[in-house]
Amino acid sequence: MFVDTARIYIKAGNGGKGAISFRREKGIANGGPNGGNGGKGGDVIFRVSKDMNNLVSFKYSTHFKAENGEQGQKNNKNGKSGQDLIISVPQGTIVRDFETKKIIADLFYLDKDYVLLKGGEGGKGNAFFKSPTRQAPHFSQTGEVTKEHSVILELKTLADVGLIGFPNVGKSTLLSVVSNAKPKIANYHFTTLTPNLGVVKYYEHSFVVADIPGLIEGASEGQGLGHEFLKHIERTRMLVHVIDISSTDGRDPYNDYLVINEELKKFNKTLAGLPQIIVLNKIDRIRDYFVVDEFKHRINKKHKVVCVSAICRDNIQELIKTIWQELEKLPAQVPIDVEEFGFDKKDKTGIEIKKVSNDTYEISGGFIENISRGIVVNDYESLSYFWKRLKNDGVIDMLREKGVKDGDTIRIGKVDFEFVE
Ligand SMILES: Nc1nc2c(ncn2[C@@H]2O[C@H](COP(=O)(O)OP(=O)(O)OP(=O)(O)O)[C@@H](O)[C@H]2O)c(=O)[nH]1
Ligand SMILES: [Mg+2]
Repeated sequence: MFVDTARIYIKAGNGGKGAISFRREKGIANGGPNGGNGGKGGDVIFRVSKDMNNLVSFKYSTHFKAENGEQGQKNNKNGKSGQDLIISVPQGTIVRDFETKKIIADLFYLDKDYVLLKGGEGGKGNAFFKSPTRQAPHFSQTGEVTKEHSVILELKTLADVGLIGFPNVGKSTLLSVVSNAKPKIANYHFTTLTPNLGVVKYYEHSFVVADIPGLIEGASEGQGLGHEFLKHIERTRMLVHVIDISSTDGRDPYNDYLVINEELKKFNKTLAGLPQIIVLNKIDRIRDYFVVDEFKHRINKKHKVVCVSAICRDNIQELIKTIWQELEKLPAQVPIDVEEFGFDKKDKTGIEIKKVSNDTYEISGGFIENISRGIVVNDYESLSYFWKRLKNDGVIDMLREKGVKDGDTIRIGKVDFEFVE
């Protein structure tokens, strides 16, 4: 089965909770706090695998979670970090945010780690909260809790050259003689049902050729296999347009040329505008070279034309050379520009104040969430630490400006506090 799109769910690990613990030693009645910090949650990382060529594995497993960080421990021991989760994908896979459909990553390079989601930070242990006035804090911070995100993976194959043409003209045969690929070849239409990639060697150089299912007139309206596979050659730098010059199937070669280009235009103007080399294949089947001359005359030097017989391997080296010389002139492929994605841009400064009723105000935002992690409502020290942070960072002043008076209610998440300074 060939799968080129998949929807999956990814989640980075939560941060571990900070520990609450106190030193206990012989002869020391009340040792100081020694609760260690929680460990960081694992990241979700995408990595390009050379050995994959489609997304079929994502048909069966769709949920991916990195490990959570462990809790902090006594004796100031920090919790272990959660393990990162590495997801292998074929080269050229793009990732879209399911909600916005925006491209958030182009997994283009081998040997590069693409960190899509960052693990949650661990919470601080109670040792962290010790201060001259707070000798024995009985609270710690919980770890950051991460969200699950849904993303769409789409394979946009990376190849330098795309082979296009009607069915049965010999595209796959050509790929099999120029490269290491072993595609299926047969004397009927639509032998090739999914894209094939092959690496072509030319002296010390190499380039990648993609063979896709044949196109027919009306492909843009879904005739034959339609346009579905053209996306796999969208990133190519040039096209090799294969035409059966011997008219095995009774069509006129020049008309084939026109029809395919028309279909390309309907699909994507950029693709239609790529440089094209015309390969007149099955030259072994023609007796009179007049058809070749006529074809060349009609396309009027718009493209380079190379005559070959894929099956007899005639003129194949010349073709490879022509393709390489053309490729050398073209700019290298580059990854798609992606929108910076907001998944792991943690807001640690946001403060929002909303009046919800006459005497009730709700405060929220990244800053508030961050400092309210793990406040123990019924622990006096924990609360006073929290209020102190609110005061030092100007939140209390902001509340005053909004008209908050003593005795009003301040709501943070699900908890209501009475405002008294
Ligand atoms: N005589 C001759 N036959 C060829 C040549 N190249 C390919 N063929 C034959 O043409 C038929 C189709 O070849 P394929 O390579 O499967 O054609 P294709 O363009 O990939 O076809 P689809 O995958 O159906 O689009 C097969 O029977 C090949 O043996 C050639 O140079 N000369
Ligand atoms: Mg084929």
